Amino acid sequence: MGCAASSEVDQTAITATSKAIDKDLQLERRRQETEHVTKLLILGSGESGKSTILKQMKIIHGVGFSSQEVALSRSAILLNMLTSMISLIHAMDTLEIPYGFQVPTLEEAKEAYARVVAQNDAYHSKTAVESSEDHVNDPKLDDTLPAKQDVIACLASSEYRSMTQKSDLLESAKLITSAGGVEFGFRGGEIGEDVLGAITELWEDSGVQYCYSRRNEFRLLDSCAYWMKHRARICMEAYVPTQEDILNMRIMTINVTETKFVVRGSKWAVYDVGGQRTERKKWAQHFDDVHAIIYVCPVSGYDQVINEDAKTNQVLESLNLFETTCNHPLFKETDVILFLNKIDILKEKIKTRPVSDSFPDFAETQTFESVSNYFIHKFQSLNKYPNEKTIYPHLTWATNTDQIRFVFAAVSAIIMK
Ligand SMILES: Nc1nc2c(ncn2[C@@H]2O[C@H](COP(=O)(O)OP(=O)(O)OP(=O)(O)O)[C@@H](O)[C@H]2O)c(=O)[nH]1
Ligand SMILES: [Mg+2]
Repeated sequence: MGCAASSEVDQTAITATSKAIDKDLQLERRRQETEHVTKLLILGSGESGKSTILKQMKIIHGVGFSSQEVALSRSAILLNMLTSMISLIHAMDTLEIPYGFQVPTLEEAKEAYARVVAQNDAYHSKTAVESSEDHVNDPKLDDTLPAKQDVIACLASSEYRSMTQKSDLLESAKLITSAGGVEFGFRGGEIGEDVLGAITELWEDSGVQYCYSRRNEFRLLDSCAYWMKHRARICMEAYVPTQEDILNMRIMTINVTETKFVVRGSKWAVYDVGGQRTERKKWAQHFDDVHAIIYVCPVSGYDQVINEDAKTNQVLESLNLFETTCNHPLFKETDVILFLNKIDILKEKIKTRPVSDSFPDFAETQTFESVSNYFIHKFQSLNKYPNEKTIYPHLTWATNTDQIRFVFAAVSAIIMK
């Protein structure tokens, strides 16, 4: 009996020891796993391009998009196209632009505007009239002045109020607005030939094109022109989204996602967060053990407002968020890779939209270089810990895989250091 009792004790001791060893091994395994994983956060305000950067990492590091992701993208892309056109249709009314509006030459604008001023009661946009009036009578008024844009906007508005609009385009607009939203679901997530025809008719209208040229004044997806260009292809029954389509697709992120990569033999865990104001409270729980931050700023939005309150400037929002987030005590020694993103849009925009309208301290000749340097400097000056952490600026075009591949070749070394 004594012997039996002793073997029972031995067995219990062996089990306990074995459990302890298992636990140690597990802890060691976990320690080894976490030790070699480089944790990277992609931060930035809403629609700055964070998820697009993550998509590029999937392409560049060989994971790509799964067939399920591709299939799910299809209806999101069709909806992106529909909502783009619906935004334009609504803006035609809010900006008071008549369908068929033809942008006048400078001479035509001056003449027409003089007529409108003479019958001042034809419209009541008093502020715009007063601000444009001086310029119209100014013989130095030239083609590059924003004053011309004010004058044309007044003319469009005056025409919108006085003319009976082209009924066929209004019918097309009605068809498209009813095809969006719930109706889109009813149609099985497909866009029929009738709706596609209406979209084409509207997109080719001179008034809608003029409205598109004023897109900084209302909310419109950055990829609108891309969807319009590819509308026939993406409305085909057998349509399968391409990599480029998925890069241009807009889906707001509502939860933090973790994606794992192996980059040059080392493991990365990349966290993509939702950037809209309501999403930001979820960020802090991921702030531990971060190796580097990629901070994305939509620099082309220097003359646009954010969606959340429709009044805060997009780049100002990004600067404020950068200041509060990247100076967080947990990030005192965390390097920040700053992506001034959407430079393809920025390059086009600076030809017509003065930066100084929104950033009065920008006093240089407006070139791509002077504007990007100005914004880089603004971000760098917000670094509260310049001795402990470095901000590495890059100018990015997130929807362009070659450009991002090039940027990442430089960035990977910084991230892994
Ligand atoms: N033209 C252009 N479009 C871009 C660029 N970067 C992103 N976009 C587009 O901008 C839109 C928004 O990009 P997202 O990556 O969804 O933005 P996000 O920062 O993840 O937004 P949230 O998830 O709301 O925080 C998408 O339609 C992208 O295709 C760019 O460099 N150029
Ligand atoms: Mg996102």
